[in-house]
Amino acid sequence: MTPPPARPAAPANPLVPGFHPDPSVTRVGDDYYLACSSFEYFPGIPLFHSHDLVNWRQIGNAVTRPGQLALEKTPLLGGAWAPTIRFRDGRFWLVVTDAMGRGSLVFTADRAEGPWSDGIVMQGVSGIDPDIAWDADGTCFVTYSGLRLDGDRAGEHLGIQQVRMDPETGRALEEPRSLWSGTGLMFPEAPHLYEIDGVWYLMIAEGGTERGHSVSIARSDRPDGPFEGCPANPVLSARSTDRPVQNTGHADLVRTPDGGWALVMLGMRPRGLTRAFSPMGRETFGTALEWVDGWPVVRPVEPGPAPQPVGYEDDFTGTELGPQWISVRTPAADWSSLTERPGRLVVHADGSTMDDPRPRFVGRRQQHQAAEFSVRMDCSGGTGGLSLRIDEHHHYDIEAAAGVVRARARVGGLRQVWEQPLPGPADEVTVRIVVEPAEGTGPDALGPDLVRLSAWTPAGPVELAVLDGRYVSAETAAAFTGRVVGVYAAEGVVAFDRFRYRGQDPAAP
Ligand code: 6LW
Repeated sequence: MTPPPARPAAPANPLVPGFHPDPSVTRVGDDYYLACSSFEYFPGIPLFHSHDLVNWRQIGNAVTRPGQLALEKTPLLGGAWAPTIRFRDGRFWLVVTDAMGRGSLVFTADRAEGPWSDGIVMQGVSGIDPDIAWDADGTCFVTYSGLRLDGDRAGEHLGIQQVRMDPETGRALEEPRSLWSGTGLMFPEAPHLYEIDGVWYLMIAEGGTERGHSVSIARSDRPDGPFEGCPANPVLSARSTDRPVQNTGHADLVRTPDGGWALVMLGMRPRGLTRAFSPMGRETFGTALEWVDGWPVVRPVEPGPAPQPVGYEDDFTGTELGPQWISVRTPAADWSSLTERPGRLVVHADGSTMDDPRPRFVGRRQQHQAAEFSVRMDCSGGTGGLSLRIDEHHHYDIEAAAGVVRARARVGGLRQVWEQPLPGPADEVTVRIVVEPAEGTGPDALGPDLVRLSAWTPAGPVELAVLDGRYVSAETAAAFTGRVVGVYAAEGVVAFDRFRYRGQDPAAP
């Protein structure tokens, strides 16, 4: 594999490719910091830094210790939902919901890189998507999407709500009050509250996070309302358009380095003949806006995808995995090691497979529409390989053990296995997953892409399966996440080295 050329400087959109939904951004001097949802993955709540709002580098994760979120037992769709990151009085604040876990939480840190605090639970807040803002007197407002969490009517949406709060203790200082909740589309959520030149703006998402997703805004002369909706609401939506970036919504507002304004928000890049499937789930995009008569006029979100191949290699020579490596519900450090065999990631299996909620799997996000993942491994002491997963019910795996190589597909209740003899020694097997964007108008182009599962040893290659990518896409799985591809061990001990990724976005369909 030839080394990939460097990433082009600009324009880039997605700003942060791969599953990175519900972005929140804050500016501190010339620095920008961005946080995203991470659901059941650990470490959680990835944090990025930028100087220009265009080029982003991951600097860490807010959740790096198991007790910060209740991930061990989190059900599907649970975990870290929709952070808001802000900076005040020399401290970073991050509020987030640990859905079906600890509830809505307040974290603080002196540096965005961390370490972040253990998190305190907000009391008196029944809902999701918390925002945190302060008025000039220092009163703290937590604004959120009200949701009944228990009782007979659990799950009922209550609209946008707000409480004054003591953020040091998480104690609400009043009963929740209802605020303006959009134009009547479903699921008013993702509120953010801003004071701009003496006017308070309440920006929300409505329409649901699928194709109807929209951004609407209202204003008031007070942080607690009453708010007046913008006559042009929703100010951003890709619904019923053929724009390549769909589902745009859940936005946060920020000043650009040149004194203008931008929104960061989530969006999807659905593909396939009917444009129905998004392998990478919800990604982070940006767009510019202007103010006209005190209301934002938002430009449609244009894709600016990576026209050149982008790539990286991990030779596992460090003592800790980089911040991009994520595992499912349990920390990889509990069952893997970079020091046992220096230059290898050694994964200890416990009999769980990729069908289990806590697999011995650690991976990274697929970030481009064409992608190639490969890893070399010594599986003479166990069974392991590479898996492309949306969740434990939707994954494609390529694995080997002494004498055998297998591909596995799981799609809901359906399972299939392809098996062949391994044509060489088990201590030098390379497994590979290649994602090829679908082309043309034949039946293969109904899905977004084809997923090729193959292996090779010094004795030669074996191709096991070529599978339709629509079954491992966010829409099919009804997932809040997107594809994550990584190494796993199902039995014994498997040592990995030379993990390689190469990705590229073809021209928009
Ligand atoms: C997020 C909420 C949403 O909290 O999905 O449908 C949730 N919209 O804004 C998880 O991303």
